[in-house]
Amino acid sequence: MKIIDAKVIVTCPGRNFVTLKITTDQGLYGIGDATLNGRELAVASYLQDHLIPCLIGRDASQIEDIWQFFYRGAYWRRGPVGMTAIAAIDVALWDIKAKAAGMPLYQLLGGRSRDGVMVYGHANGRDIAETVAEVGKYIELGYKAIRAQTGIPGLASTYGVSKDKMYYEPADNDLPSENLWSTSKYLNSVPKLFETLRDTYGYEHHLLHDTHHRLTPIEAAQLGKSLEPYKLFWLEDAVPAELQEGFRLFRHHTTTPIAVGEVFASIHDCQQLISEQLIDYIRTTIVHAGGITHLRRIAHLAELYHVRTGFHGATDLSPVTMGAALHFDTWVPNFGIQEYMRHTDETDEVFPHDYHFDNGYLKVGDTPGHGVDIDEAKAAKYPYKRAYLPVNRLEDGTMFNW
Ligand code: KDG
Ligand code: MG
Repeated sequence: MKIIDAKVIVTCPGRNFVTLKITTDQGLYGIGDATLNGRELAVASYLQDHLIPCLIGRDASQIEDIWQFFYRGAYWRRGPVGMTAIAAIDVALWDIKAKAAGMPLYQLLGGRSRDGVMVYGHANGRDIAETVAEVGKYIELGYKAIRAQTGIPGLASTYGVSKDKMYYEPADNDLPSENLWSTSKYLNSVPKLFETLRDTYGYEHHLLHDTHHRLTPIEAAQLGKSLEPYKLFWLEDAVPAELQEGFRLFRHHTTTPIAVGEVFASIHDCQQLISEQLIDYIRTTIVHAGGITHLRRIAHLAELYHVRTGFHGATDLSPVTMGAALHFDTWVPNFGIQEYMRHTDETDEVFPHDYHFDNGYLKVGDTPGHGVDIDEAKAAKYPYKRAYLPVNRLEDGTMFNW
């Protein structure tokens, strides 16, 4: 089964998405997501100018060989742009293989391990009262797990506290906007939020929180300790993880479960975190870390060390990634949770899909492949629009530097 065409489609139905469509000489095609928030065109060019010329004519069934060819053949390994491009090819090829087999993708991975995939959504508010009310809305929708973020008193805006309620889009300007950060103000406000949430709703639902890489290990240890009475499902990205051993200090001071990894591009970014049991959940995701082929290796390594998966699933990961992730989640033995922020109606129209939300769980359909397509005519109606993620400064103007 030869690859005869590979096309990059850039569309902006509410936000930018980069999609790869690979077509074979047997008429089957597969779809992969190549979206890297704020750097979309770099991946589009990497695919278009450097990978697609080497892809045409190859046997679409040789997923592993093609992965190794692009990973090792580049000479320049890892990095989010390259690994996102490889992921797009990999997911499109798995889609083709599953379509050729006439099976939903989870069957090829090893079959169903669970009935549904537990997801969490984001509750955001300008202050604690608003966030508590937003958590209540997610509970009413049937969610079993909810991430809670709140504005910080004294700071005009805070990354991760989105104005949209069901979507999550931090890329908010055609040049990077600037947020202010104060660690002391943040550390004072977060425990109060979770104390109020537990007083209001009790302990039945899982609560999560994301620090967006803002603390040093000892500050993260303080936060983790102060949140222990509220029994979080996880505390995410408390510390940036370029220095993997930095997590030792954090880990050894708190029993709050730790999640990290949405910005990682490969197994080498998390092998120490996993093998030293410094984390509980690995968030590295299909689109940014080399696709299903590479994520399978990460998940298997994690399983050896009692680490569960918790894939990134904000709105900037396209429905194609969500579909592929849900098949992976339906199979993977050491599944933990899946993040799920919804897409706009325009996005859902451009990417028809067969997964659906049911009482706190996402469920995949049985369409052969990963169950997500792209409507190219609709995609063409939404041209690319430049958008950047914001940057952070301290209150004295210092560029935030962890
Ligand atoms: O593109 C960046 C977002 O996806 C990121 O800010 C989302 O931190 C995030 C999360 O946990 O969903
Ligand atoms: Mg996050």
